[in-house]
Amino acid sequence: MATLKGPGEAMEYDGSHLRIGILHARWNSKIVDTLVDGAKKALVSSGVKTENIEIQSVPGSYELPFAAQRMYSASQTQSSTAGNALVSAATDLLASTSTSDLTTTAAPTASKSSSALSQPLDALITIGVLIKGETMHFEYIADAVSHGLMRVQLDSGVPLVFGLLTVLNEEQGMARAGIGEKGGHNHGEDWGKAAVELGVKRNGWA
Ligand code: DLZ
Repeated sequence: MATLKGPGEAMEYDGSHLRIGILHARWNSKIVDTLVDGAKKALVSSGVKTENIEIQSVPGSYELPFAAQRMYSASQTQSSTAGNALVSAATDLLASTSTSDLTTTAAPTASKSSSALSQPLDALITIGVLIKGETMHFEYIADAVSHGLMRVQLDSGVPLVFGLLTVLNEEQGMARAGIGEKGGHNHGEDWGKAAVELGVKRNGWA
């Protein structure tokens, strides 16, 4: 039965050509790790290859915006380095091959040859769990992280999936990771699907 809450029915998107990052905080790791697993599971079921899922962690949620910005920027640098290596391999090959040989010569490969995609991240899922304590700490971090992540995605042009749970207690967090006493839905799965949809749409709109 369709529920009122949740992202609703969506098309299935093919993630087989995408490179997706998962960046997570290590605070509240039992909940966070389950959410990360849910996100990974959804990425793989949408066709994203495991070698194209890059996972990084930071101590707490407050670190997510800065690390997301650096992670995306590093992926751009890696992809341009891989592109340069390919151009340089092609140039070397052309220099050492007579024109008549070209049709029978294997295509050049960059030195980092694997099936992993050498392209910037198409989308990045940021995951953290903030649990309210006795002070105002929670409010400040939740506000700063939300605004920081929005700023990073609009400034960089890479879609960030907002996997920050801001919960009043541990039970609420467990329920949203699907490990509560009454079960619950693992929101990480929704975030994985959102990353694939946004990665595909981002490329379509580029
Ligand atoms: C300090 C702190 C506290 C009290 N609670 C959480 C939390 O519930 N979830 C979370 O992800 N991080 C928490 N942190 C750590 C901060 O996010 C941050 O890592 C530190 O303030 C260092 O910058």
